[in-house]
Amino acid sequence: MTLSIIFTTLCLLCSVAAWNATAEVWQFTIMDQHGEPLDDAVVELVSLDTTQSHTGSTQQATIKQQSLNFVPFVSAVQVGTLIDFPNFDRTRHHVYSFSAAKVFEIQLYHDRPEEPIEFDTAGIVALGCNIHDYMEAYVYVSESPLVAVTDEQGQAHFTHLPAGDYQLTIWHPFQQHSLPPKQFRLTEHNKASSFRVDVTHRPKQPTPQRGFGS
Ligand SMILES: [Cu+2]
Repeated sequence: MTLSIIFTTLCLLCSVAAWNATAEVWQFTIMDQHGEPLDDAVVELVSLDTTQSHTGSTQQATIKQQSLNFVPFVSAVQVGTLIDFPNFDRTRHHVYSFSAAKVFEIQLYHDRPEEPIEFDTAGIVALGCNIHDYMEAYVYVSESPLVAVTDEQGQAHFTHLPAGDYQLTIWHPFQQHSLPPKQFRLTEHNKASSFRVDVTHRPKQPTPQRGFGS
């Protein structure tokens, strides 16, 4: 009986230790030129360690049209991701992109388009709507599966990353200068890193014209 209790306790301790070993969180904080946290910044990591493999499964994402805006404003997806564009508004939208990484349009529609759009080329895709000129959103299509968008605290998190050398790229739709990728070493000692991006401040979701399209 006592032995079984000891064994159970040991097993519990072992599983807690194993969980701690895999629950590594690496935090990147992006600040603007005034020291304020910057949301909607993309953080992309590319492992420079060739032994790390990329995920092979097809990813899916959603960009809603809601209250006459795109939600979210910035998405970061891996190449090959299928993005659905459901329309939650009563008015119709006509989503398009002329960006080199993905030229497409979904003609005027309600509810849900027939099929998602595959984002098959790495690059930055700017989205617009033919009906509502102010509507805009961005899709950062990444070669790497290690890509995230900062939240309102300016933070992006990555879990289960092995320590090692990475190429780090940071991008923001309102950045004043493009930021060259830099080599970055993830170690046990730099789990929280902070970077500055100078941006031009403007509203990312202008108020829709009252009464239009409702
Ligand atoms: Cu629209």
